[in-house]
Amino acid sequence: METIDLRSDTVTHPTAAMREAMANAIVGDDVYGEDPTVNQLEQESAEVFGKEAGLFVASGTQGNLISLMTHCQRGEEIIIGDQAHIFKYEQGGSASLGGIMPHTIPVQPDGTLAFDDVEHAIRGDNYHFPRTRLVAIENTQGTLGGLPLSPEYMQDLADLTHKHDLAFHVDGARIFNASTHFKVPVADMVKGADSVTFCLSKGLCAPVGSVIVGSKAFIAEARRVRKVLGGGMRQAGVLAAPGLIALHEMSKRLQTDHDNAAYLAESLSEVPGVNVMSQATNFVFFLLEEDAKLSPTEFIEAMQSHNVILSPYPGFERKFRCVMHYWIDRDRIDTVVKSMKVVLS
Ligand code: TLP
Repeated sequence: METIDLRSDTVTHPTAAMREAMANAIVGDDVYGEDPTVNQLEQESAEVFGKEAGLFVASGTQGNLISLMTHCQRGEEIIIGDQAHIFKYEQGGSASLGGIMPHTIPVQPDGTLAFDDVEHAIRGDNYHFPRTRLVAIENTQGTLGGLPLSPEYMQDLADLTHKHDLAFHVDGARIFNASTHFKVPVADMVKGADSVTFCLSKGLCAPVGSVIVGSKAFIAEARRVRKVLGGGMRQAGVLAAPGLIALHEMSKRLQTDHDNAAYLAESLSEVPGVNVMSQATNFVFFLLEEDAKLSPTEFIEAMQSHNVILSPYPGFERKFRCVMHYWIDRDRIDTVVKSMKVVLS
């Protein structure tokens, strides 16, 4: 019996078309700038995002770190949400490796940063203070439930940031889910951004990789930072080839995942001991109630015996996240709900 893995869209496998593209990819040494497939991916990513240039990197974490280290010098400060992946789930890499100080402000329940909070966090010109260099936002906002932030909000935040001569970075690991939600091209979602990292893996199914997009000058500097972090990947065309399919084809099918998330949320409301907390884009969060028949560990094990893989969201005991993706269809959702009813009744 096949396994149904709901932990994340990071678990997606490449499609058959991606595997074929990998086998046939024309490659070269990308550190010399000579891998035609990587060059194509970088150029076409830039076009799709309405920016001048792109840089293929190993992961979303690496893309964010490179972006922050390119914008900021050591000892400078970034303004970032206290629920941002960069702050919570990237080991504090910008501080430990880049010497960059995070100045956190609360993420609002709708996933945004409040403009007043951003303005209050900007340091004045005083030699006691670090210099504020950048504001970073995450779209969709993962920790709070895959919440999409509107293009209008993104532009207003960019304008505020630029009014104070700060750079604006978007962790767009799932920016195509936001653009799908608002039915707006990604380029319009990130018009005001100085840099964007987006992931080709996750819901877009490529096995590896993210792309940073920004101005030509920014990307030239980012390329240097990527190298010092050990991110020069040589014949990376075999990874860029499925990335092109992710960029052009898989990015256009995400509405199905959002519809499936809504379907799962509705179906879960019939399961005893489960309380659906939220559904947005391709995420569903639910709480395993205190009076549920099984403890979280027993629940995970029981579901595993039905070949369904679930795990609590990092840092939480009873809060579970189910993430929809290409490999989860309605039949599989029905199987999951049926199994949950069996183990929790
Ligand atoms: N997020 C992972 C886990 O690390 C939590 C997941 O399963 O959702 N930005 C955002 C908003 C992300 O959600 C993630 C991955 C990243 C960056 C990092 O991407 P990778 O895993 O490619 O380094």
